[in-house]
Amino acid sequence: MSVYNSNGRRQPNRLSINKDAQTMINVAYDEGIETVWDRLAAQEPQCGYCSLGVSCRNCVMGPCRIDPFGEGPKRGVCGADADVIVARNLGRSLAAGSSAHSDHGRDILEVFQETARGKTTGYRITDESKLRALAAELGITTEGRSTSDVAADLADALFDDYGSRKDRLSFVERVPAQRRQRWEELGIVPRGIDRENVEMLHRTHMGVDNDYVNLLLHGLRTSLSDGWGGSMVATELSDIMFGTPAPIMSQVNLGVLQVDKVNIAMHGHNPLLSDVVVAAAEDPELVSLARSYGANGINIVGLCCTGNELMMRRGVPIAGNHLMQELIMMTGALEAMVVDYQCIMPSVTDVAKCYHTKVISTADKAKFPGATHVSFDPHNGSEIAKNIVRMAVEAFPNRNPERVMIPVEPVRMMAGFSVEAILGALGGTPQPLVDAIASGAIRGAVGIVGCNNPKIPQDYGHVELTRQLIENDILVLVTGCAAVANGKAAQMLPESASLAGPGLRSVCEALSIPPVLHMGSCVDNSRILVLAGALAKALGVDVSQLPLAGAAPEWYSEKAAAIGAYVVSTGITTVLGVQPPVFGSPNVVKVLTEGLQEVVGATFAVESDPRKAAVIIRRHIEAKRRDLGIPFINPETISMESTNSVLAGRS
Ligand code: SF4
Ligand code: MSK
Repeated sequence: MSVYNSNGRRQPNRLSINKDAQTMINVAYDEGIETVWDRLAAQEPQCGYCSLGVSCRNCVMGPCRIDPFGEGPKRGVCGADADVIVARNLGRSLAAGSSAHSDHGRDILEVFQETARGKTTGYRITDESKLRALAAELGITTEGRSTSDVAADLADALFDDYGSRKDRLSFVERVPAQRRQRWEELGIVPRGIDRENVEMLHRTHMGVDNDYVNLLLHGLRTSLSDGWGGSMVATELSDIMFGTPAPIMSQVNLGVLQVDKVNIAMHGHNPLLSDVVVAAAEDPELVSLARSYGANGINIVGLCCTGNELMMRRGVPIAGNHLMQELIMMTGALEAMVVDYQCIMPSVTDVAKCYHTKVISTADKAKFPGATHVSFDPHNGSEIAKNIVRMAVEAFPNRNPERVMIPVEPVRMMAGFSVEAILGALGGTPQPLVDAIASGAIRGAVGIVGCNNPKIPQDYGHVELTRQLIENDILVLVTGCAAVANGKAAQMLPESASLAGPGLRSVCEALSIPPVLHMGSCVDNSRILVLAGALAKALGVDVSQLPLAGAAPEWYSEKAAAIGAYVVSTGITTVLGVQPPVFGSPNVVKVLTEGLQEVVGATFAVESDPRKAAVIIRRHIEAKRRDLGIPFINPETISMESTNSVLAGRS
């Protein structure tokens, strides 16, 4: 079926599986507003050299490109071949992605330190027992000491993880012994968060690391400095400051906007700002200001990962994931989009010009021409948050009621599955989960993570892969934009257990949990690592021996590339739904899809069809079960044809 209809328009139902997005895409057509899908079409055909990863502009002897197939050049001006160029490009992407999440972690750490010193407004230590447990884990004395003293020492210890003075990050001690030993043998134990990223930039400068295998190994180390470093710092400290998530009900899709209220969308990644804005929206003075303008209150909704942070801890509803950031403004009901950083398209200020929506940027490191910039300073967090909410309220009278259209009713979803919450539901230990996996009631677990990408119909990859896995008794753990997709598809309710195979359904029903567990934002993939480590330790095996897998069906970002790399480096095979730009080097592809098996016990696979990806994952999980000596389905019997027959071939 063509992507285009008879009017020459791209058909909305080929661009997204969701009614809210489809309706708004039609509004965009009718009003002549450009969206991400239009810009993708304008870019096509995209550059073949860049798509294969064989173009290089690392110096001004270039830019250079390698012709991987024809009679064109096989080396850049400096002599770099396709292997080196592809590995260098991948390495730089991994460093950019790791840096993004790790710098987010550093921002939280800085505010945490200032909070410990009593110098912020709007922040406090919410989970004191987690603070003390983490401090003790890092060897800090907690007995008889004040909260602020313990927090100050914890901040110092974690700042050391960003530098070059250590030979391993603090959280490496959480890694099962077999895995740590493997990393030591390979020389990829992450030492310092900034160090590994800077070293990658150094190695990929012209004339430094010209061995593609050596480059790829440092790519793994760089990504590990994110997963077991910067991202884990972000998760742990966010929990301490804003609360460790526990199961909570909320709502999702554009239907969470309220026609009679001032609507404010918090977009980006960091909970530092969004959490205090949520508090400010309850300020009686601001609520009464909103009423004076004829609004019936102030409604905060989330977008992307800052939305996930708010939903996980406060149950704040989420309006959508990555590809909804332009479309939400076309409801005509959004007074303000407040952004921090990451995954915020520069185009949002252009779309906002067509409506009364104010885009308010807040991070000095992420400015947007066309936005109103309010420099966020945690020393005056509460005051700045109130100022931001006031700006949104004052935009309400500019709303044109005739343009308001909220296209759907919201869908309920359950969130809040921190590792602590999961273990709590299991009675405090992973043993019941281990037992359910061993008995075969649950075949294994898969982390489905990552973004939306306009190259794939929005949410199709996430929702279909999830459907296939839970039907086959595989527990699905989700974060980031994937979680929002599953929420919209009503896969994240306790009653969604009915969508699962009989074994998973019985476990979910017994615990009153969904078969798809929302574990948080993108940085919270660190929670999945911790859970995998706990399972491996409970069984006394390496992570790579567990019936686990990862998937990023609709990934787009360098952060997602880093996540994939640290998940694989931790021993969990991962299937990507969008092809990474590495296929110009068959040698690099061979390392990533085969060679890594020998060194880290896991590999990447690429499969854009989620039904085929499900088959790959099920075969992988059953092979792991067989190797562990627990009941398994012969992997050879698992095929597309057997996909919907959950009991077929079970031994
Ligand atoms: Fe060309 Fe080498 Fe410079 Fe890259 S580093 S642009 S391949 S000369
Ligand atoms: S927000 S990195 S689009 S998941 Fe974390 Fe979503 Fe991907 Fe950004």
